[in-house]
Amino acid sequence: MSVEILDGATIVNFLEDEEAFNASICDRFAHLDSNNDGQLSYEEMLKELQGLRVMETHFGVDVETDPDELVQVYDSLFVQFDHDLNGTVDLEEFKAETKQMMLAMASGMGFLPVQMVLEEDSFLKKAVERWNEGEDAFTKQLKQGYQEMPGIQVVLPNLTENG
Ligand SMILES: [Ca+2]
Ligand SMILES: [Ca+2]
Repeated sequence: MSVEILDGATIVNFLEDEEAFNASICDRFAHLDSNNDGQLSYEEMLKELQGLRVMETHFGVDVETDPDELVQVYDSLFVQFDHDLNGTVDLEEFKAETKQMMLAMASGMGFLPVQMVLEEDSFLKKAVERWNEGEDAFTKQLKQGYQEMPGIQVVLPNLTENG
């Protein structure tokens, strides 16, 4: 994990680059599809859903770790992905819903940069890496400025559930 600075535009730029976005969706899908049948079952999606829940807590939704409630949260997230409700998530469903969620997140963030702890293989990490790649002197300065902003929000994932 690493701490990165990102804002809504970082995410939108990443989504608009179809090729990069599709490639990372395919990577992620293959990674999650542990039995390689081209479909993500609920069990295979769990890891991803847990990650999404971490994102939710970033936006002030305080989710207590009541196991029953958690199951409901994961169930409803899974159904959001499973557009045709056939009990599994295929690549198209995964791509469409991931895009939706990232767009929603980007608009939630707006132009205010946030500092986030990102997992190495997460989409956000990839979005940030892309941003860093295309970095010019101006962007570097901008990021430097972000880092020095006193009001910057440091977002930490909820780590307690891993213990
Ligand atoms: Ca599978
Ligand atoms: Ca489906």
